[in-house]
Amino acid sequence: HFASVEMTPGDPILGLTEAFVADPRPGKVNLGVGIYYDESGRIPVLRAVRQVEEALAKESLPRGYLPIDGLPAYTQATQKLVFGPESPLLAAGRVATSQTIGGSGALRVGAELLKKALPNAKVAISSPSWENHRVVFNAAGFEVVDYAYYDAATHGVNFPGMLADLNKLEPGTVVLLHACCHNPTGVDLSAEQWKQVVAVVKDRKLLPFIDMAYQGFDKGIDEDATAVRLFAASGIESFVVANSYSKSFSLYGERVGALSIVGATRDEALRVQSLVKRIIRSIYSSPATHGGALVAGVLNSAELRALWEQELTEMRERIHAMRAGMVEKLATHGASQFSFIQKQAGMFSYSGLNKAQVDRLREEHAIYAIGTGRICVAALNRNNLDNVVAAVAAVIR
Ligand code: PLP
Ligand code: TYF
Repeated sequence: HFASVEMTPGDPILGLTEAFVADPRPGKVNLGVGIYYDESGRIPVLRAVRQVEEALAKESLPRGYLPIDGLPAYTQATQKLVFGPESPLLAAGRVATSQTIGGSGALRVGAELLKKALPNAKVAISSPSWENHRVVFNAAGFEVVDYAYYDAATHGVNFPGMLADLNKLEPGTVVLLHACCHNPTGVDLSAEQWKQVVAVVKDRKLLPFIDMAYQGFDKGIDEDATAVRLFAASGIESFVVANSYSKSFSLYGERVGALSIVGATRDEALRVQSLVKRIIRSIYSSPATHGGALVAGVLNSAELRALWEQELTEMRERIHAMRAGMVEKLATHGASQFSFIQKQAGMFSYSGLNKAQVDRLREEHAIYAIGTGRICVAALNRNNLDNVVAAVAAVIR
């Protein structure tokens, strides 16, 4: 039955981790996959999460099915986090939110919804973008096009190019936007630039699909949601937000995310939600209980929420410290051209290293990075920073 199935290429990022795990060299460093590691090189279990987990273990709650669109305590808390507690859209009942299987599940369910609502639309993603964006929207049957984004010459955003490309899109085109901590470049728009993007999107009647996988990893919960808040205030009738708690709660494998659709009216949001539920039913029926209960438990307790914000701040500040340390130490090796790393946001940096240099890092120094030069700054710590910097200095010579 499967004789005709050919070998399909795997995910290059996750494949790199397999190679890393198999590497016997001591002192190896994985700067490939986007995971936050703490100062001791471990994926943290947040204290706020552990407290909920301990309480849940004591109660030993039965594990019935969740509603198709998830735990109400989770989706309601998510709405407040994403749109802001005082959001007029929430008060008007215009936001339909579903708990999903990670941010990836939110993207895919959202893509399926859009395919039903806008069957002939194209989807525009940044050049470059997280490669799964293309994979997910292609799988839902969309043609995916690029808009200009990264400017290698300045290590910043090609903002005139981006606006020009958005201005060329046909009305009804879905525009995938990274809310913050752009993956893979680490290069974000300023609030002023977001205002201009919102104006073009509105003028061209495009449909924004905001992917927020790193809320709280750059400046803070509300600051990092600037794009969502600006679209919400713009008077635009509808937009979509996919958010993920994988990073902000360090719950990668629990697959916690959510899809929020803003409709023109409360009635439209209700109708959209009925379709979203139908789509979820047809793919995985309902989401998972444990991760949802952990996030809801933290967000709905004033005390644990404050503790979580403190832990999120610690993660964010550690990343900033690693960026600063890397730039400073590279400069002492005579490599002062890397100061841009400190201006980038979130876990990732487009380091400017080329494929040959990345290959040498791996082969000669057991340091794993993506072939595009993307490194995960959140995998650096005080124990591996000197080695990484020395290796980078060696391969650029
Ligand atoms: N969107 C972006 C930009 C990401 O980097 C990730 C990372 O994993 C996701 C979505 C998916 O999130 P999740 O791991 O929750 O599926
Ligand atoms: O870009 C990254 O490294 C993260 C993790 O198929 C990831 O977003 C990478 C690939 C993938 C799923 C998650």
